[in-house]
Amino acid sequence: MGYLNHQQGYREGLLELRSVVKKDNYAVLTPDGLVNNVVPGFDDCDITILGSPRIGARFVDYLVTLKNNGGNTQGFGGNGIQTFIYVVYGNITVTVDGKDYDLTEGGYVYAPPHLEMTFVNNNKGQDSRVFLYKKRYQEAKGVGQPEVITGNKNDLTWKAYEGMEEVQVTDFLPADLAYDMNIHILSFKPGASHGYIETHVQEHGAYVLSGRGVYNLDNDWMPVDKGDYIFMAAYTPQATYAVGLDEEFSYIYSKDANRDIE
Ligand code: UGY
Ligand code: MN
Repeated sequence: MGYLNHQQGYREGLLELRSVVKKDNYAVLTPDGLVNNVVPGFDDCDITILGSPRIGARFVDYLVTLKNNGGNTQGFGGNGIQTFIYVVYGNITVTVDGKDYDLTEGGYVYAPPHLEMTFVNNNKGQDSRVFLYKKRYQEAKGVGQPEVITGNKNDLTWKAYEGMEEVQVTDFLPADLAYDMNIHILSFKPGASHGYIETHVQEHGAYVLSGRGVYNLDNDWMPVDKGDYIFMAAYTPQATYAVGLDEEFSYIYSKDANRDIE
């Protein structure tokens, strides 16, 4: 990551960017176009803001590389903002409400809106990378209070997505009205696809964990690859085919849930 001068970029082919941004509709952000942002509270980190209200999302997603003892020890979220952290690689320690959670690859913590989280790299001098999410919590009458949720994706239950065994899905948060959103991984065997082109009120921010696919976003067919980020706004038509020979095409994504529209 970082800036290149034009000649250097041209020589290395980097001015042929795959990224596409269609505000309030969809975006594909590829790793070669990402730049570092400075965000107070994040120290010794490379941080990139991905989906955000600036492209029409009601949440914010980040990709953060934690170096040395990097992290956020000031506090992320809380005061009405719920947060979720997922380890793409490395080892980190997350603290919520005085409790420490040591996470390895695939590990995650959800912090409810009344609690902030802190986190620090714990990877013996090597970088760790996390996918980070925050969203203002939408209150609702008659529902419980969300709680801290933690675990590892390898221990989650996978099920066939809409009856298709070749597409598996997992839910990170409980099916409980206390939660106004959920985080999932959707994983497609090579050649598998959605059963139809979804068009729904919910929005998504998705980070590709493995494999590659061709994604229909508002009827534009976009190649997407491991490390890409996809924003899908409310009502954006969406479906994908997984391509490749053996690697599953999988992405972690957020989806608002369990609430009326304000
Ligand atoms: O849950 C979903 O809406 C999901 N199947 N959407 C998607 O993969 N684009
Ligand atoms: Mn969807």
